[in-house]
Order: sequence, then structure tokens, then C-alpha cells
Amino acid sequence: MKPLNVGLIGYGFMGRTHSNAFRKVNNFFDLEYQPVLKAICARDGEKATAFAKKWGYESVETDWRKLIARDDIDLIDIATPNNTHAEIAMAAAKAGKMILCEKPLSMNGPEGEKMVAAIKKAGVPNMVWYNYRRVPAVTLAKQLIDEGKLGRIFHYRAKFLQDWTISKDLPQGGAGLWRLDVKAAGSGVTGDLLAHCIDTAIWLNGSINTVTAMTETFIKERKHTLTGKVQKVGIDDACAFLARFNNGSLATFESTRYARGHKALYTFEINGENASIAWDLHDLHRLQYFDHRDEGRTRGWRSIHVTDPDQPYMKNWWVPGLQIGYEHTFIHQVADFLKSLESTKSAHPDFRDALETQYVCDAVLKSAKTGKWEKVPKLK
Ligand code: SOE
Repeated sequence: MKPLNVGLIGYGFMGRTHSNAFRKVNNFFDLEYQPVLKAICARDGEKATAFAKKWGYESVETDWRKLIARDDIDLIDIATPNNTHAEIAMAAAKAGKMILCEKPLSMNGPEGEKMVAAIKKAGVPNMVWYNYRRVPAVTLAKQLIDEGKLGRIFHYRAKFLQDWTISKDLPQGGAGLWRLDVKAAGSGVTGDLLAHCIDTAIWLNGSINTVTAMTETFIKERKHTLTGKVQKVGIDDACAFLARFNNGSLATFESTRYARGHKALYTFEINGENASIAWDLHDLHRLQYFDHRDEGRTRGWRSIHVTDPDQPYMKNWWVPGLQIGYEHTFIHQVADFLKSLESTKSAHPDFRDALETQYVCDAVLKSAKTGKWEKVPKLK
């Protein structure tokens, strides 16, 4: 096996999901490349050292520029707040490193365009961690749609609901809470949660061309962890938008962090001329499928338990009937990335795919301000 030396930047929740994937991938997938946990980089040296010990990273850096300058690093994995993605990714591309970047790609479209230009110029393999595509049931949905089982698609409906920011005492900014600080996150639920829904939607149903949106910031001011001062909240706490896809189908998308009782309820439903499918992250190994062509007396919604070896990714796991979970989506993503290095095919979603998602997010946020339908720019 060929070693692929990884330099991870950031040790938060995402740093853990990625590290777990790098460690496990070769135990379950037959690949030419094997990730080697070469270095973890974070400003807090003590915490980075503790992380290195726990996950088995060989060394620690506290300056990402030094990490990128190292000859023994092949791949830079960016798991830092959104406002740092562009600078790190562009420097890594310039240094000829492969890049994996946490979602969303960037703070906005124009910044994403610079990132796409940089990786194109450098010609380096790249991918963005939109992990939900790799839930086996979601990949099965993609297969069914691509095989034409649904026929013409009329409707796409997605939502991503959470409830963790309802308390007005929750500060914004700093470790763990940077998602509430517009300067670090770029936006609220639109870039954090709807970006997942949009990535999956574009993958399953093609490009979105127009949107009309509303957003709300329910808690207008929060103490900032870093300044200690009460500051205006700049993120969207909730967002709902309507969209039209290029294929003529209509969509509704909704996301909030104020849906009491919901921790991570990501669902979508797609209605086609012949069939419909529905999926729910809380029951992630099941794909609900209704086929109008079934024999009338027994026609109905089927609950497909996606654990069989002929279903996506499952031959690499346990015996039929036994399930896998959230963390496996990251393992699948690394497996697909490493597999792509064995061929001339690139792994997806790459930076360019993620830029399209960014364009939709930008149009959504713009529409929420203008109150008008906004066009989504086309990828060049
Ligand atoms: C936010 O709570 C969050 O962790 C997102 O940042 C992730 O992308 C999503 O998968 C789960 O929720």
C-alpha cells in the first residue's frame, strides 16, 4: 500500500469524524493508498498534543503555514471555521497538496471562485466533506433516480431541523460556538445545514436556477465569547426557501436551530411521475420507496432496509441486516477519494461542485434581503 501523509488542521467535532475515517478506511475497503496520520495542527498546542495522542497523529504543528510547508505532507485536511477555509486551501493548492475541505466551501461565492481557480491552476485532487451523499440509503436514492425509476420529477422537499441555539444565554464566537458568529461562519443555518440539503438536492435532481427565501434571527444579540461584549447576531437562525430546478421540478427547503425537540432531523422526499422516495437521517439506513407501477392490490410505501451487499457500500461492512451509522459516511467519502487517486476520475463533491452549492446559498441569503426571486449564477 502507498502511504498518503495527512496533515489535519482543526481538532473539533469535524476533526474527529475525519480522523476516525482516515484510521478505519483500510480496514474495510481494498485500496492502493493508506492515510498516515502525520500531523495535527491547531493554535492551542496543548489541546493539539492531546488530540494527537488520542488519535495517533505522529506530530503537532501550531501554525498551518508550517504544516503546508512540510515536504512529508501529501494532503491537507481543513476542519477549521469557515472564514479560514479559503486562505488555507489556496496556500495548500499553491504548495501542490491534495485538499479535503470541510463544508461549506467558503464564506460566499466570490471567495469560492478564487478557491476553485487555485485548485484548477494547481491541478490537485480535492473534495469537500458533504458527507450525507454517502449514507448508503441516499446513494441508493441516487441510483434509482439515475436509472429513471422515478420518471419525470415534480417535487423535491427537504428540511434540516435542530434546536441547540434556542437559549438566549448561549454566547456567540469561540471554540464550538463559532457557528453563531457571522464573521467566522459567513451565515447561520443556510451555510451550515441547508448547504447539506442543497448539495444532496443538486446531486440527486440537478441544478437549481431560481430561489425565493425568508430568514429570521430570533435572538438579536448575544455575548461574544472572545470580546466579552454583547454584540449583534449576524447569522440566520432559520431559513425557508422555494426553488425551481432546471428540470422543471419545484422545491421547498427549510432549516432552523429553533425546532424544539429536533437535534438533527434531515429529511427529504422526492415525487416523480412513476415513483416517490423519502429519507430521514434519524432512520438513516432506510429508504422509503413508493412505485406506482406495482401491482395495485399490494401497492404501497416500501421501507427498504439498506444493509444488503448489493446495496451501496454495504458489502464492505457487516452481514446483511446489520446497520451502520453517521461516522461511516465519512469513511465512505475517504474511500471514494482514495479510489479516485487510483484512476483519472476525480472524487465528488469537489470544490467546483461545492461552489454551486455556495451560489445557491448566496442567492437564498440575497433573496431573503430583497424579498424577490433571485437567479442562481451558473458555474463557469
Ligand atoms: C451543526 O450542529 C452541525 O454539526 C453541522 O455543522 C454539520 O455539518 C451537520 O452535519 C450536523 O450539524
